[in-house]
Amino acid sequence: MSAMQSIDFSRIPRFADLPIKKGAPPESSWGVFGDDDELGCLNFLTPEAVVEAAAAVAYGRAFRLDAPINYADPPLFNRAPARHTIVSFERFGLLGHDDSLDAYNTQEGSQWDGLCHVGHVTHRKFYNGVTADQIQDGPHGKLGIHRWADRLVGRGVLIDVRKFTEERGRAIDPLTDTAYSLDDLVGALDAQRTTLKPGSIVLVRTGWIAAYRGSSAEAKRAMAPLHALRACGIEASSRLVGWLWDHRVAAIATDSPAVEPWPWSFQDEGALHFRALSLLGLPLGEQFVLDELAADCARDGRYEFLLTSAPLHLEGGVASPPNALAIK
Ligand code: UVW
Repeated sequence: MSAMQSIDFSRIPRFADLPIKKGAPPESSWGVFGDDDELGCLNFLTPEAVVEAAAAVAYGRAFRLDAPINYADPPLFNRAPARHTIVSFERFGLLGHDDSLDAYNTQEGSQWDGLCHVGHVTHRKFYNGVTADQIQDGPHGKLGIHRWADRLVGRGVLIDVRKFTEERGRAIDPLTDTAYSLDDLVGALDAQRTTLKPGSIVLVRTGWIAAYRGSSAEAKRAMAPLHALRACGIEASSRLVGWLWDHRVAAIATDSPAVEPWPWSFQDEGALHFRALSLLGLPLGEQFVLDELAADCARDGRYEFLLTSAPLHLEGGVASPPNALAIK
């Protein structure tokens, strides 16, 4: 781990000028933060921005942004549920307990996709040119989630694109593979009178998690397998990631399962997972719980807050529940 650093934003190239490194894939940020960098867009989070974000705390309410473990029953994408057992200490003559959490897939529910989650389909490399054999358990595992253990704090911004489209009579069915466009996101931001600043951690409310939670047990069982799920998301395009990069967005999370609409093709170079994780080093957060936060933002008209997220300190880990709070 290394402490958060100040950054000279004027030296960061525009998206149109990427890549800066010879031989790096088009539209990749490889080399921008150094050849050995493992943090990608989290480099946009600075100590100055944390101090500024703390000033967004106005009345002291915290919103938990991840759902309870095993909220999705069964978990999506054929992932295994976590097995929680309470272990008694009675055999040692003590009235007490431990937990045991077995078969815990860190992506069973709300999650950050770490930068070693997905490598690029064509270039066969992960962010910054990391190869598959460098992804490994332990402290030397490249792009491990432990690199984020003390990094994910800053100015959170909610884009309530669900509310924006609903109010304009354009509500989509979140349980379909419909995409919110970049124009929708920009329109929602304008309507909220919110601006992005360098280092913003962007949360997009699509309406998926509320629709999922409102579904019957039978419908949830039916949508759990990879091939059966249909879910909304945000558009997967060069224009969208260029906009995020040029605004120096540090990470983006939505309340939908894949950020982009699901299904996306693992063979499609244009998929957001490749554009964001592999090419730009931009963390993707999925299945975040944003409804209560959104209601509060609509109430007071303030869509920015201090956001803290302490991923699991799992050396070499691929992903993590966000353990995230938005504090207003
Ligand atoms: C896959 O892309 C398979 O998983 P996730 O959407 O959880 O990142």
